[in-house]
Amino acid sequence: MGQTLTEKILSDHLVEGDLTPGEEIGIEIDQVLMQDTTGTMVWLQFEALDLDEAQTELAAQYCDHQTYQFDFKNTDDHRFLRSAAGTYGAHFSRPGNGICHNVHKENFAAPGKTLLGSDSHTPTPGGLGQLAIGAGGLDIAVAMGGGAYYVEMPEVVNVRLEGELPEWSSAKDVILEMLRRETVKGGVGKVFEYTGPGAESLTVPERTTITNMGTELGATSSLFETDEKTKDYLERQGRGDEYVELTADDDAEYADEIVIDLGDLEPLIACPSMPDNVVPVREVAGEKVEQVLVGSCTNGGYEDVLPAAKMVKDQEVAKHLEMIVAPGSKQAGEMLARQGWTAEMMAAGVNVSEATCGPCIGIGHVPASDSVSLRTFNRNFEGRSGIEDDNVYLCSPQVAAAAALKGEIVDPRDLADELGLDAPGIELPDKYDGSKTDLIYAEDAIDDELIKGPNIGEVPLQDPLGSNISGETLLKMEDNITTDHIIPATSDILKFRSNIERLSDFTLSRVDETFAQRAKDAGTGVLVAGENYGQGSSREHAAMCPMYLGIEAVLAQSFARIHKANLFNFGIVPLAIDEETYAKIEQGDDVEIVDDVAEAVESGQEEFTIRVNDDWEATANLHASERERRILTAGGKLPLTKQQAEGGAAPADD
Ligand code: MIC
Ligand code: SF4
Repeated sequence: MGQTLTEKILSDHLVEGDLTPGEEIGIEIDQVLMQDTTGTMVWLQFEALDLDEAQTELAAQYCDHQTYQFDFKNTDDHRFLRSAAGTYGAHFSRPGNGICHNVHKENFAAPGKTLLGSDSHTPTPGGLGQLAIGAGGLDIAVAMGGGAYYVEMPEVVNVRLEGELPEWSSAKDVILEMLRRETVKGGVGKVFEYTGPGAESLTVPERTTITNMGTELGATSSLFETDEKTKDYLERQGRGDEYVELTADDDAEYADEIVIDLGDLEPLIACPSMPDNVVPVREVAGEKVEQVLVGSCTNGGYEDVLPAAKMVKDQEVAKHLEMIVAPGSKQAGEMLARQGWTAEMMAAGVNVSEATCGPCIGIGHVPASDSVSLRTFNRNFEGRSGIEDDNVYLCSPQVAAAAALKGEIVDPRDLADELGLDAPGIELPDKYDGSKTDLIYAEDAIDDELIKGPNIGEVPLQDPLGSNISGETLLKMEDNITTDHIIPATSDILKFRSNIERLSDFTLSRVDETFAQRAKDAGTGVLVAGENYGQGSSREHAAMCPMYLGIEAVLAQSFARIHKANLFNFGIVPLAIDEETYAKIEQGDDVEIVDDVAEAVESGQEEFTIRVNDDWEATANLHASERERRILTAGGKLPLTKQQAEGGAAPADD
């Protein structure tokens, strides 16, 4: 039987297990990437593991989220990251050089290689045939130390794209259509492999918009085969020699098939406040808009900003509105500036920002109260923009620019008729010729020891798993709780990412401001949640902080992939409960796991009995591999890996 492209790349990197969907596999990692808000913990853990040098073919550290450095803590984090990259042998991308996914795509993404990144949108270079996966920081530290990465073998789903995109529709509409159909949890445990004539018609930057936002489906990764378009893109980036032809076998067997005819796609928009709340733009036309933002790792590339720039050239953005363009990378920004597009945008009333994630997580350009903000980003979780009760819509650069000109949401096809605009299409430059001044290659490192400012704390550790878990249900939450709920990423909080003691004060504050104090007072406790608990970011802080506050178990109907791995890594037991049990447990209820927990986890027991208020009992299930059970038993992956290293084993889990 033939193989899918995912299976081919995984087979080439397999170090443990076989490719049976649902079973755990161990794979070798060729490249790792870190960004600034997760990277500090990666390096602190790398240090705690006594590792001396990055062992992967390539390691790259980016500074992208907190580039405005509005607090010395941010600048200290960046200095620490530069020193860590220098000390341990990683490339370093200075603040302002761009978003990790954009800069990595431009400089290092390589077809056929594996990439593990401490950011959930790491799958972006799937658009040029790289199998890229997002993970928690500790998993990155271990992989960078030469250990394998363990993940559940995903089901591979074929997304067959037919036809060609009509004018004014874009790659963003492809992924919004996927979200409309499959929802934010439709991709859990899956890799989406895009094939067919429609896939061939898309350029690499369009493909990476789709693979980037595949994360919002909950997918493990998303992948395109490589072809002339991939080769052409790499050549324009000056890396043509890195091209490798990669396709699935003709008789590859996929777990499922989704067919999208690109020709049927009209401009779409995700309404507040979930990326799968997708409707045609025309259905919400007329809604007044006060802010338009073009940028992010989804649509911040040169090829994304250019259509918006072409549309606003010789026009003016509506007077009651602000339009901000933050290019995804300095390469994009520099090229747009050299070609005169930055000046055209400025003349039209656009505020051109530095290359940053910033506003995507509420750092700068926070929307006005009770207003609509239209963004070309990938997430619109409530409150993420920096203000509670926000109204953030997600769309393509074309739809965003149209709204900026009209002052309200408008189908760009209607505006084109009104203003006589030509469809801007997608245009690649002959050569991507931005400077590389802000990339400090490992071989040119300027530091050889770690520089830690006063806000850079210790990695928290916890004791091995005990026999008893019992405590109050400190919080009962609904479905689709995001990591932005668990540890928000806004400016006031992000500066404490390297200081868990301080950061933990904000745990679940977006759900209940009293939570952290109540958890501290109780000393221990459990959390209860509905479906898809922990969707969104890879931030391991969403597990570290609850652990620090004494949370020992999370009882949820289902978990998001990366967050579940992070719970194991920090010794919190993730138990699956059914709908009936979820409905019956109330916040404040006392929950006790009846079994001897340590013994049960170690022995492979799947069904646990929970007793609630000493009154009724229910079953909760632990779906965990042997390796995950060993991690839990040791109190987390750091203590386990340390024990193994002391015993002379490689820094893998096994
Ligand atoms: C996000 O988009 O939510 C982030 C901020 O990039 C996170 C990483 C983080 O929390 O630092 C992600 O996607 O993993
Ligand atoms: Fe940055 Fe937003 Fe992309 Fe996360 S989703 S990496 S915050 S641009």
